[in-house]
Amino acid sequence: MNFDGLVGTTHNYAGLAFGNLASQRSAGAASNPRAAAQQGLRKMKVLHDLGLRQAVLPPQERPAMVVLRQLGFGGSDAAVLAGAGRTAPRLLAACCSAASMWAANAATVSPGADTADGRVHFTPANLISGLHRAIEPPTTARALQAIFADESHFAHHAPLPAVERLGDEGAANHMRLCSEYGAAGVELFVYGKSGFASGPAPRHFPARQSLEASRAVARLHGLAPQRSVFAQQNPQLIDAGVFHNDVIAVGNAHVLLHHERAFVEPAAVQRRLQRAFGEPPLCFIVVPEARINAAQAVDCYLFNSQLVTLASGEMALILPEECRRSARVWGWLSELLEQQTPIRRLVVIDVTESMRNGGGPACLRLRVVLTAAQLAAVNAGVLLDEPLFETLGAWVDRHYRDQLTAADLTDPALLVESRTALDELTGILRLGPIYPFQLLGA
Ligand code: SUG
Repeated sequence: MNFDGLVGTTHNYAGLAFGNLASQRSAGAASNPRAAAQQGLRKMKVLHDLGLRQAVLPPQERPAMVVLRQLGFGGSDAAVLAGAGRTAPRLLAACCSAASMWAANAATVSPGADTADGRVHFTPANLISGLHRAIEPPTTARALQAIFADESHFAHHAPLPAVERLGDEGAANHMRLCSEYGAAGVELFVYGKSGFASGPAPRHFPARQSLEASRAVARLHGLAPQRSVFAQQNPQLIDAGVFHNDVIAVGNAHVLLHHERAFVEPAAVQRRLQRAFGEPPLCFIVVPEARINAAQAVDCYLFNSQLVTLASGEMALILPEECRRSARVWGWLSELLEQQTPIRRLVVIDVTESMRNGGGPACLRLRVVLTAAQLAAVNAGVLLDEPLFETLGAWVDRHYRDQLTAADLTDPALLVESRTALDELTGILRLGPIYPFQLLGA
């Protein structure tokens, strides 16, 4: 099942993500939160209509008033916003980011087929690479626990300690290969650098995922060492804007699509995966640098597509519109369909508002493999069907603005609008109170 992050009411372009070229490029532009949320909903609907199971993760409370107060801004809500806007606009922007929409960074999830106790394990990512993301884990944890509440099926771990050496960005740096979803799989953890040992590391941009963080998550989830593979991302590509593995590789079932330069030692990674997987042979689809170079891949987010298995057994790539606009990339994709691989279909979607902050289709979703019994234990309020799609579409139209700039972030009315929207949303999704304003009383 894909859980997509619903775009929040304060979606904006503040250029907060260092090393994420699209986010830096969009800094200062006006955003359209309503269009962003509708694009996200339509993407979910496309997957639902393709016959895939789709669910929704709620956005976070923004502006994050608890964090602003923790940073010393006091008085009424309006005074907190005005004070932050006047003296620390970067802090205010961080506290207004809607970045929790990128659910691939919410947590790492291991299906019961891979874990020692047969439960689905969740570790929310600590997201320490930027303030705007480091404030996500507490609400993420509450949302995941409200959705996957049954302890006999689901295990929730605390985020890793919040230090750079243990930087963890969740499923964006985690892939799972398997012969079928319900069978034991091989979990591939891709890290940017070791937090403690010396070795290859990017020079300009941060390596957001550390080896030690990935190993800790694998330990917490009770994964078999012989079925866990740790691979280092190519640091040169991090410096070229590949801030997460999911910007340069995507896996599904026994297929791994990756760029030739994705990993430090790509051939060794393939060998280790095959050894851990056993039989039959995995299907590696490798895009050569000579066909699509790293910069082109980052520009159109080819690898940030979702690779999904359809009811027919064939696979489809869910691609961002930007891939079709690139003659080079579209040419390669058209050839791919003529080759003998499981990928038989291309589905193009528009998530432009998210793309301009460096988030493509795969960033927006968290994959959770569930057995029938586990599925029955999921809080049914978040499962997307036709009525929920309609309800959420109308909810967005009622509560979201169609334009937001930096100057709007101090507007106390925006806070009231956001809280009103979120309070209604927890009712729609049947989550109970998960937001600070609901728990502490605003
Ligand atoms: O962390 N952008 C996000 C994009 C995350 C994409 N996720 C994956 N690749 N899985 C980031 O860089 C932009 C700033 C903002 O939206 O406020 C930002 O944080």
